[in-house]
Amino acid sequence: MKAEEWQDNGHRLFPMVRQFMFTFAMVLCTGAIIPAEAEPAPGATGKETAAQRPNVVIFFIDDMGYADIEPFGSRRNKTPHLSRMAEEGVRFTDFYNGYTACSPSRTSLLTGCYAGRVGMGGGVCFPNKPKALNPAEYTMAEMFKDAGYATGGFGKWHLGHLPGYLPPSHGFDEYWGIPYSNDMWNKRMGKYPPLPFVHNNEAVAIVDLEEDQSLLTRAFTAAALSFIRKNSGKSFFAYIPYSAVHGPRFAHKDFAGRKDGLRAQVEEIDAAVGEVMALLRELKVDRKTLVMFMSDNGGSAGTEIQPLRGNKGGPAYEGHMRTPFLAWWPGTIPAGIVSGQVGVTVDLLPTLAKLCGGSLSGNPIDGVDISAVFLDPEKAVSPRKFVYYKGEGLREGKWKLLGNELYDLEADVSEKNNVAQAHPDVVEKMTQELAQISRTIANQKRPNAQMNPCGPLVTEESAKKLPRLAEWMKQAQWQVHYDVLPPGEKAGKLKKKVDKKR
Ligand SMILES: [Ca+2]
Repeated sequence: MKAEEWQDNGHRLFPMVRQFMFTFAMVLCTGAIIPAEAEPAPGATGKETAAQRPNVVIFFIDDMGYADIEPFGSRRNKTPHLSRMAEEGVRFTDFYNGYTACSPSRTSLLTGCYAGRVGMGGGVCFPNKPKALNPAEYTMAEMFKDAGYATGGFGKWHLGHLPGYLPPSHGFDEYWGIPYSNDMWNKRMGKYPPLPFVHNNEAVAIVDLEEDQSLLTRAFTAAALSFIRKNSGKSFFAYIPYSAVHGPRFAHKDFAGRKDGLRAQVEEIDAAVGEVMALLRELKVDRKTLVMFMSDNGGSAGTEIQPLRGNKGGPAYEGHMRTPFLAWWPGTIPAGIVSGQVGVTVDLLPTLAKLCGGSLSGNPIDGVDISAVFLDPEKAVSPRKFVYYKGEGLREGKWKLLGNELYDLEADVSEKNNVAQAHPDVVEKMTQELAQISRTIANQKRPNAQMNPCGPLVTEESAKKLPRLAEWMKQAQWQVHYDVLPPGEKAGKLKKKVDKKR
């Protein structure tokens, strides 16, 4: 593994040689300003009563680019399980993250709020800094728990690394994972404390060597599979925020034949998704489980983003915050649909509350119920009027405003032709709307939490008593190999085939 393969500080644009023509079925909204869309829209089609209370699985991938998987046009990664998921479900082409960095984006997904509304805008959480998501916020896991679901989180948390701020304090019955980014790792970045692998509030192992990094996706998946198996007789919510494909990019050895760390990690994620889907089928809960797959922000260095412009590093062109998004719920969500309806991850809290019989806290949020576009993706029109790019830009219908630039996304999804001069009225109107939404969020802002004291969860000294993750997984007899590889392939065979091709 070369050092540059895991560094995450470059921003490379891929040549945008392949133009996709997306079909937009949206209404160009010309009405009055709706500040931050605080009011949930009227409900869905009524089909939700027929398919009652689905289990919910959310895959939330770190820094994956818009086109890193085959259903979104990857040119190099093989993702047969995600292709199957797309064929059996809906591919949403116009879905967005609430922010474009890990902590604020997780905040948006879990609280239904733009990060700025709950004091989590700007930078991410650090293992030596006090900022954390306020436990007073009502998260998606709490909504599910209050609705009677078993709730589990398996992966990277990054919303506060100490007891009182970890997932058990935010509605998760069970949590296995790392408390913040896998690059906040003392082996590569000496300023950080040891990177712990956590069960609920307690460190059980240390992510010490590269081998331990390479086992993270496997560990999260194994824990999620066990949780699903254990809870398949009741309603469950499994949140699976993989730390991949955020650098440093080490994949499991079953995928070591791939050309680079990124491809290996994408294909490992695909296999892991395949295992979860296979388990749902085996347990015969596939028809009562809603599975969603998305990235947490724009793609980082090396990822595929075409045909979009921009990436994680900004500025806020579409590649900055638009995410690949798949939704799958056999028998309820129709199969093989491509939808250009607009959604934002902040919408998932109210949407899932609607679909799963949950309630919201009553605090103002930014999300709206878009369950209709999941249940009837061919006909329903998304009630979402605006996509808000952190105060920097705004999408409304086909128009995208970014500073003084204006793009017609229907004709120009790659944002090559700034048409601001031809449409000064649109620029003026959207500039005012953007300012109004930012003002509303600022006026209604709620505080984050400040952890005090905020020392490390594990010190260099206490880490000496903990096993490495690889040792711990062997000892705990956690499954260390992949059961589900691309159809018809075994690990060794696949590896050989890939090697032979080069
Ligand atoms: Ca991220």
